[in-house]
Amino acid sequence: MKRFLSGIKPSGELNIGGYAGALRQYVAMQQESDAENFYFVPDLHAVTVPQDPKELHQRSKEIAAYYIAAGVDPKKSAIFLQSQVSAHAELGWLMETQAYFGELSRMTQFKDKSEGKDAVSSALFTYPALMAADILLYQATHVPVGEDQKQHVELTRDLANRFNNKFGDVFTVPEPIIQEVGCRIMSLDDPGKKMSKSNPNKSSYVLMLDEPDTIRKKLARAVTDSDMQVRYDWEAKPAVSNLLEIYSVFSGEEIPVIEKRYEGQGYGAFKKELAEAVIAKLTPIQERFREIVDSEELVSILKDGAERAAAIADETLRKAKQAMGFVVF
Ligand code: ATP
Ligand code: LTN
Repeated sequence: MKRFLSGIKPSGELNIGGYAGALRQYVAMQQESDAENFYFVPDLHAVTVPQDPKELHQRSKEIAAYYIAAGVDPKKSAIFLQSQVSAHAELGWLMETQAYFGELSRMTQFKDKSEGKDAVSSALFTYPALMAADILLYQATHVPVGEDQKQHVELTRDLANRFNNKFGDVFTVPEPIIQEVGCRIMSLDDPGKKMSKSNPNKSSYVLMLDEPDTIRKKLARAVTDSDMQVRYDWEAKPAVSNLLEIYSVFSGEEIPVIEKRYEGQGYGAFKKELAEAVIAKLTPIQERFREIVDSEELVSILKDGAERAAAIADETLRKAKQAMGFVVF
């Protein structure tokens, strides 16, 4: 039996990078008939950097609404908020006792997010131990993520093996699932940087809720490479290769098919039609999102998801505590 688990932090507005690398995979994974799916909102992870309480509250609901709007089906998947299943915080602490300072110091996400800041929370540093707990609590076999999370899933594997070797077989060792195309969508103003909400240039990313005209403008302005060919070649043409990946993700077409269509045509038509492919995919997601985000339906999906999740998480936590020697009645 396969178990898929993943989550997107409610720490800012979601951009199409998160959709391409993560969310679209969640929807695809549900097609596997012998699988169980857990898609949660890692709100405890979001507070590793300062969050305005009102915004955190709204964004947490928004991320869950994106899951549903994009096609995660609450009948096939448990959709829940991390903070509503207390086993996450508890196993997170136990995993911190297994993680070494040295290995946490090597996490590139920590280095990137702490660089140049003087008030860095200790939770930002220990965050990968909590992420390991998120995954191990459900005995997940597969974790669909973008490329930037590979290192954290590898650490989770190390911690699971370390724990199992010391205390007996408690945890399943998970594998990351990383798409070949779309696992690392780059910034529209600089193909050397990941598309990210932390970029101060708002034209560097397309948000899931951007209006059609905004999407058209942002993609028209996206940087390209010097010759005028639509060609997939990350070495020589990183900017156009990035746009080709976005095109492929949103149209569902293979990259060679798209390259062929625009052969000898320059960038004009390519960028226009790219924008229309993105708009066509996002419009129904945006509509469903607006219907559900402040609804009672969402509240009941999240309550039901948390109950289903807690039943499994509590059992794993109990096994882990028992194995470590805690008194468990
Ligand atoms: P940001 O960089 O915008 O702060 P993040 O990567 O820290 O975002 P999330 O929003 O929680 O955090 O990311 C959710 C998921 O989306 C993760 O699996 C991540 O790997 C993936 N993801 C985020 N940005 C991209 C991107 N530009 N391309 C592909 N996948 C991405
Ligand atoms: N660290 C991830 C979010 C995250 C996650 C998880 C992803 C927290 N716990 C468990 C997959 C599985 C991020 O920064 N995007």
